[in-house]
Amino acid sequence: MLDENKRWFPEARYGLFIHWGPYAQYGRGEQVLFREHLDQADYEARARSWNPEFFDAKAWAKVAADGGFKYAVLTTRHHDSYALWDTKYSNYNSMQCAPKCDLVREYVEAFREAGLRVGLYYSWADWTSKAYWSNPDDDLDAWNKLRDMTHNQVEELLTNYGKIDVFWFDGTWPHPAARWDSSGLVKRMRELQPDILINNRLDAESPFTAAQGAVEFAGESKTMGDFGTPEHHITADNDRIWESCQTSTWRLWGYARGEHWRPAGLMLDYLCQASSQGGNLLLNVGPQPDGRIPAEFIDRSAKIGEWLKVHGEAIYGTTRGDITEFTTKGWQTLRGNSLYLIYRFWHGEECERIAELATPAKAATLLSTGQSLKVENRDDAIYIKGMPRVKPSSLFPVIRLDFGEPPKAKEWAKGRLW
Ligand code: H57
Repeated sequence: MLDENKRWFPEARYGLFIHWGPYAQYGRGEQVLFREHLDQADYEARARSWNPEFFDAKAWAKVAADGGFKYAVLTTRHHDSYALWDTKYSNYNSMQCAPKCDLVREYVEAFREAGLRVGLYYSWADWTSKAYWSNPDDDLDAWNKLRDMTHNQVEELLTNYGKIDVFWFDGTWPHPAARWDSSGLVKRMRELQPDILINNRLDAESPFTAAQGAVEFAGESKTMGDFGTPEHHITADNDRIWESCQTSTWRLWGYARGEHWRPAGLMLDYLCQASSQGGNLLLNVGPQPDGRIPAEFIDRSAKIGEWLKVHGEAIYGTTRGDITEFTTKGWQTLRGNSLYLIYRFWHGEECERIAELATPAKAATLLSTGQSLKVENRDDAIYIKGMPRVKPSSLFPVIRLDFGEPPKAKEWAKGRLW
């Protein structure tokens, strides 16, 4: 059973992931340094002079609030090791470089002010460190220094910025939990922030001792952390709460000039799929090097936000609901005595038939227009009648079916794949 103080997280369903740092200047994603084998000194010089002149955390927070996001996660330090806050454990940070300000502080304050929960992303991987790229056994002192610096930075983030709701680790690879002492750090984090939710990227299989596979590369631990983090895919984890992270462009997380943008309908599809299968969606945006959120994202996110204003009860606070053959037409979620049918495809039929439920329905409401629809329970099925021929919402129409008790699938229908 999930702690009371962590329950807000699965109820929130929809978070905004923000990948931002000096790499945005290149417009080729967050890993340009590594992928393009750039010269470290050149990259660092350009990072130190990076000055996002239009950065406005309040404007970001407004985009997030208008988009219907309930929480956000900002990359405080990605693999390149540039810190977006005033850290005393390295001088490669936004306070001592060109911005001369604590970007994390501005973000935390603005998002809290806008009513969102705040999360921080932090990369174990530190590409500037020789120790990171080496076998720790070759120079244990250097390794211990790197590990301590990591712990110190995380503690700093959890000490100086008030209540932090989510902590999102990434990039353990190629060093395993024992090297990073992730369990020690997690223990300390819970002392500092008893209510915090910590993701599960806390371990890795070391290439120095064994071959590594895809799961190990992401560093997902089955035993530590509060929630699972499928990346680039939506896969239900039935053992714990989970959050799928997806880009809003087709591939990269950091700002990518000219990248193709996923349509609003597809991003909404991810949100509905995650909700329908009992998980969250953490949808990413990579702000521009000048600090502004790309207009393409604002446009799409606002459309989803408009949809959520009308249909949000089918998403927020719902639980896994894929219990009938409706899965061929769309997504389903549950809340108390209601089942939500979220239509990906609107066939223009006047009538919907649901045969797999053992519970008779009492009422049906088309959320998109607010109108009640007629419900009949007969011939061992539920019939919803009087549906409009023309799709009643530019994104997915939703029908709420109300019952006298939580609806259950018939025995023969349980666990069946449609
Ligand atoms: O931040 C986004 C996403 C949320 N996770 C990152 C991506 O950039 C991908 C996972 N990062 C994997 C990783 C782990 C260590 C380093 C990268 C090859 C050899 C060393 C590295 C890459 Fe590095």
